[in-house]
Formats: sequence, structure tokens, C-alpha cells
Amino acid sequence: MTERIEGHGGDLAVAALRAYGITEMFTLSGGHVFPLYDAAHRSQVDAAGRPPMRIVDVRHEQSAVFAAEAVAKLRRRPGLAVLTAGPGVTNGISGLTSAHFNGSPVLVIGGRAPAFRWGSGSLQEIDHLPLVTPVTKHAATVFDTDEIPGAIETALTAALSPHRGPVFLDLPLEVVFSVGESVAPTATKIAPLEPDSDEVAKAGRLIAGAQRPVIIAGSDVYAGDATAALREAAEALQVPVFTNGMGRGSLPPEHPLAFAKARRTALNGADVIVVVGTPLDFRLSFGDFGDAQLVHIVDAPTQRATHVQPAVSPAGDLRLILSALADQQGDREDHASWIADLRSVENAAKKRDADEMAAESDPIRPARVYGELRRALDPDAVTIGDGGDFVSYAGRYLEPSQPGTWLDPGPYGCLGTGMGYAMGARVTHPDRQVCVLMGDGAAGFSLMDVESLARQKLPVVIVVGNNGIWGLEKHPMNAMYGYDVAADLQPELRYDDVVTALGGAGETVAKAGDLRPALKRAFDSGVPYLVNVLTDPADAYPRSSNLA
Ligand SMILES: Cc1ncc(C[n+]2csc(CCOP(=O)(O)OP(=O)(O)O)c2C)c(N)n1
Ligand SMILES: [Mg+2]
Repeated sequence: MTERIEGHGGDLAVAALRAYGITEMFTLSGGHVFPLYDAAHRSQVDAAGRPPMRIVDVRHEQSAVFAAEAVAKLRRRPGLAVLTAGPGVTNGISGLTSAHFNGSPVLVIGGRAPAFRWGSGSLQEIDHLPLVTPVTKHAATVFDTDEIPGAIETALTAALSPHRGPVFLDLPLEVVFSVGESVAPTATKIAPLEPDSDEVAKAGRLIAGAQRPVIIAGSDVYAGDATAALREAAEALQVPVFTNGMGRGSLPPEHPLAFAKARRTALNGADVIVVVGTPLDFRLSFGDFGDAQLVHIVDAPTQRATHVQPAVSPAGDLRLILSALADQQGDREDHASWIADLRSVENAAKKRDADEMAAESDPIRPARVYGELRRALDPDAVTIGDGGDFVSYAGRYLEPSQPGTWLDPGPYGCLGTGMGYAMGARVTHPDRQVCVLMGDGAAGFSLMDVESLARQKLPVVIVVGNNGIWGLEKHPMNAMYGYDVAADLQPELRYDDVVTALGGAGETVAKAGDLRPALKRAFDSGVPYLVNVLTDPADAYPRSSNLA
């Protein structure tokens, strides 16, 4: 805490935010937050070489928070959304909640009606804190201009401490418009959380003694920068690895221990299941794996499951835990035949998938869309899923080959992340392909933000699986009731024309053979480009239930 800063509340805030490496604010205009814009607008490369604070604006606050979350997820540093008082903040709450479920270090700074006449009925006056407290790690109102940098430091320390998560501050009108002075924080480093060495040793013994162990690695492995340690542990102990969320791509698909398709066989046959960096939620049968022993490795004690009792649940820095497992000495059982068995199941499933991805069908089936996309996508392309069945197929047919390249909404399952995540990904990686896979239903939540992308020269490719229905709801409702309501959308709607009208471009594809040239035009276009693929409404992703 050395550098003195003077200016209005916006100046003090932006100086503190830049100390944390934040280089962009996602926002939608509102007078309550003008000083933050003024400070960002005047910001220059500073003495430490930090770039100016870029302003990126959106058409709905949900996109601002989702964009901030994409930055947080991809960069593993705080992402920032600035929302105006009242409706600006309430429109951001689904984004904050998603960040809460995903453990993403997002800071939302809200405007706030003036404190000096609180209760008199100012425009957009509401106390945000009771609304955001349940979905944030820290939420506070700053009542003194001089205290803004310190409040940002407190909030970001909470956001970045394990288990990471979103935080919220609001600044009453007179506090952000007044002049003050302070010292800029220097982004205190968060010390890694030391795990209990006995618990780590016990986990190591269980894995080493297992006949048929399996590792399932999730998003916190990427968030905790532990993908290399995961690989070392898997190689040292010779354990097959499955991944979900941002854990995908932790091992390249060609790695001998990387598996994706043989999951059911693996979970049914395993005697020790090691779940790392992801909760034991509906995606993992709530941690109920029959007779298998469960090891749940989490990045903080708060992440331990309360609904099941694992054999052991080491908590702490995932790099430290996984490195300790990699260094484990002593004998271990030979897993070669277990790995070979899984590999043959995996290869057979891969072969089936490859046939489906190449199949000629009319109407187009989602598998073929992904077959074509796999040819078009670079290894470091960022792919984003926003939708129902169409995105489930993406999870099955796309194999990210690098960590930090796959963004899904996470366990909260909120539709509408698409354009916000795309914006965050484009700002983070200006030179990579960014591709959004969208259901036609999902498109309705955020497609207007193509205007923001086009106007601010942020090209992305959007591939819509247009089946004319809310597929993931229509099929289950039919199965349950024998009829469905509220599940139809306009068939063959020209979402590509919507994007063209908003300043981008696009085309509709009805024949499988036309997919390849369309995708090429999309990635070459340099503008937001929507490929509107008319897919088969009869096609339902095979699943037992999405409700249990
Ligand atoms: C904000 C929000 N509203 C509703 C849902 C429930 N929901 C989950 S999947 C789905 C259908 C998605 O339809 P579409 O995007 O067209 O994809 P499809 O299943 O047809 O491929 C719905 C409505 C949700 N998850 N999030
Ligand atoms: Mg649909």
C-alpha cells in the first residue's frame, strides 16, 4: 500500500481494480456509475506498464456479468461487471448465481441510490445486499469515498481465496461522485491452502491399493492451475482420467490415460473413484457409486460434500495435493489390464461416434454438425455451449484438446450465457477462434448482444442447432404426459437474418453437405456470424432425466 491516489470515487475504484490486473469492465450505461466510466475513459498505460481500463458495453446486464465470468474462468483472475443501481443489478443476478456455483472470481460493482436521502424514494432505490448476499462470498456498501480502494481489496481477497467465488460492492451516488484520496492496494497474494498431509497420504494409499481406480477431474483443476499436477499424478499412479466442465482438455485426447466415452463402464467397474475439483452433484450421481470407495479432493473445506461420506476428502491447494499424489512412493497395484479394458470400450464408442459424425441425414442430425466443427476448429479454439440437447451433443462429440478452451454454464445450468461468454472469450483471446454452440431456444436470451459484438468489432461464430423446439423440455414432457405445452418455437426461424440485421452476417444450412463451406465462411468472415443449422426436431438426446 504505497501509491497515493486522488480523484472522484471512480478514479479511486479504477486505480484499485487495475492493481489486481483487471483490464476491462463490462457494463450497460447508467448515470449512477458515470464516474467509473470517466476514470476508465481517461486511463492510460500506467507507470507499472498496466494497460488502460477498457470499457465493453452490452445490451442486457446478464451479458455483462457472463462476460466478466468468462474472463475470470479463462484468465483465472477477477472479472469485472459494472451495473447501474436497481434494475441493472437485479438483471445481473443470474450471472452472479452462475459464478457462485462455478466458483468464479467475479466482482460486480453496482451503482446505488444516494445514501443521504435513503428511504425518500429516489430513482432505482433498492437495497441490493439482501438480494445478492446468498450468492456472493462478500457483499457490502461503501459509504466513504476514501474507503473505496480498501473495500475493493477486501472484496477481491475474498473472491480469490479458496474456494473462489463472486463478490459485490455498491457505491451510493454521492460516494462515487465525491472526491477523495487513498492509497492503491497492491493485490495481496493469496497463500495456497495447505492440505492435511495424513489425508493426502490416505488418499494416495487408497489409489495405490486399488485394482480399478478412476479419476474424474472438474473445473477447479483448471481454476487452481493444477492441470499439469493432475497429469503427473495420473501418470505416476497409472489411473484413467475422465473430465468435466473446465477440466476438459486437461489431458490431450490422445493421452493413454485420457478417457471420455467409457465413463459408465468405468464408474460401474471401479473400486476406487477419485473426484477432483468438482462437486458430487447431479452430474456425478450425487456421489453414489455403489460399493466403490470414494476419494473427494476439494480446494477448500467448504467444498466437502455433506450428503455423502467419502472414504477421505483432502482439502487444499489442488496443485499441492495432486503433486503429493504424483510423488507417492511405494508399491501400487498394476492397472494395465483395467486400462486396456476401458480403452477397448472407449475405442468402440469412438468408432460409433465417428460414424454418426460422418452420417449423411436429412434433416441434419447434431452429430454431423459436430463432425464438421471438429474439422473447422483450431486446437486452441474456445467453444461455448448455451442450450439444451444441442449442447449435450457438443459435450459428447467435441473433445477439447487443451485445458481452458471449453465454457459451459456449469451446474446452475442457466440458459443465456452465450453472447456474454463469447464476449469475454473474445476479449481474452483476440487471436483465437471463439465459437458458440447454441440451441434456438437459448438464442432468445442473448442474441441481441450480437449488436454489442458487431459494434465493438468482436467477431465470433455462432452455430445454432435450430430444431424449432425447447428440445430438452419437449421430449421429456412428452415422455411424462403423452403431450407437451410451452415447448414449441417458430420452426426454421431465420436467426441468421437477426444477426445480419444487428451488424453481423450469417446463413441458413439445411443440407449436411453445405455445413463445411458455411463454417469456413463463418470463421473467415471477421464479423459475428451465425450459421443457422436446421436440425431434426425428432432427435432427442438420450438421457434418463434432467430433473432428478
Ligand atoms: C434461464 C433458463 N430457463 C429455462 C431453463 C430450462 N431449460 C433447460 S434446457 C431448455 C431447452 C433449451 O432449448 P434449446 O436451447 O432450443 O436447445 P435444444 O434442447 O432444443 O437443443 C430449457 C428451457 C434453463 N435451464 N435456464
Ligand atoms: Mg431447440
